[in-house]
Amino acid sequence: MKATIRVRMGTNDAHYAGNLVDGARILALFGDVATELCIRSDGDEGLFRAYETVEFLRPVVAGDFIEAEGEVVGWGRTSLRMKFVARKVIAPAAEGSASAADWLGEPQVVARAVGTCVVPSLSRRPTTAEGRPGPCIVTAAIVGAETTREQNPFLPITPDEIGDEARRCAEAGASVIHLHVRDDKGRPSQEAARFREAIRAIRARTDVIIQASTGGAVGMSVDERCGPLQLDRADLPDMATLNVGTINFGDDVFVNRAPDVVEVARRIRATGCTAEIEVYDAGHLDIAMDLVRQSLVEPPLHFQFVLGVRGALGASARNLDFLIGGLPRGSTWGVAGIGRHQLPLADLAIVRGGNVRVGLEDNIYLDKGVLAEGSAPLVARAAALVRACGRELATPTQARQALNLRSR
Ligand code: KMH
Ligand code: ZN
Repeated sequence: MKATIRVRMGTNDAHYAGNLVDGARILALFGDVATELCIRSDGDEGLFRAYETVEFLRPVVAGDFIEAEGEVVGWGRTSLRMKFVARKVIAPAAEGSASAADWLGEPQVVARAVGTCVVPSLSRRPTTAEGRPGPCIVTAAIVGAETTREQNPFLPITPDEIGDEARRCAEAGASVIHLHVRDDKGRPSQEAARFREAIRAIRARTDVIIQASTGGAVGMSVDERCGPLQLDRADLPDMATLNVGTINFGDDVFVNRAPDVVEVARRIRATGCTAEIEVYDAGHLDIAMDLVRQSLVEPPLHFQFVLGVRGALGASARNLDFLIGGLPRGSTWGVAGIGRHQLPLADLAIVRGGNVRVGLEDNIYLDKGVLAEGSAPLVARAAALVRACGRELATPTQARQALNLRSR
């Protein structure tokens, strides 16, 4: 959650020679932003308890327009941790200039701070529109279609390996398994029978939500990709992915032609599985809204923002914020950062109240140069980030509720 205010510094704000404005004035702006965040989050003003850091980075003078932005980055029982930044967007023009002031194309950061506000539990109103985020759903993408055993020897391939890995991920905090399967040679497969075996192996070990891929691997036909949707009701997954747009995918092209997307959406709807809409590029949100208009998917929608695929939208906070800003009301969303972006993007998503996907499908490393020994250690890292932010980890039951899944 973010809040921004923009204010002109007047001559009354300037206390020093050279029209200089004192730092306390900037802290007052941060205080106003913090107040807005407390009201929006907890329904009450709150009190500033402490600043952890304050940095003044550039002088501010009368005539400057200052934009102060705050963002909630942690939720305690009665506290909100916030990050602030103040930027100069307009500055008085130099003497002799034709105009009195200049618009600074690139805003200049003048101050940063991190601090904590407390909203006493008695005055907290939990029913505010933008309350604190609910439990975080961690999805483990444990197999994928591209990762190989040569790249990471901990990749599960057989049904038993997949079942064991799903259990380890559930124990580490995952509530959803994003599932691909492989043939006996370890090549990607979308065969119903292989999904049946893997799904039974997972359900024998844990009650996680199973989300089958209908994306499969690059080059597969739509019929082939929809293999998991052919299973009998008892073996059907709880969810299925719906890829809505064509993208460059590294050196390949992941083709999702409009009529094929409609066909996959129809087949998912016919099974009663809940669709997770995979968004790799900004226009994919618009395609999803078109599918709503055609009654092919039913709100509230659930989105996965897959960011950092080479050839599609990059893994940046700016791109994530743009996508969040375009979500239809009532949607749930998660982020899957590709490669080295996996954990940093998970952190951004957690702070913003979203859900996260980690695992060997998207990233094979735990740290730079250190292979992850399966997806469970990545789930454990994501779970630690969730806790550090003061959020709860969703259990499978909580995730089922949040994602409006039909009961099994
Ligand atoms: N393997 C990618 C080409 C999905 O699971 O729905 C597609 C993919 C998406 O993995
Ligand atoms: Zn996948």
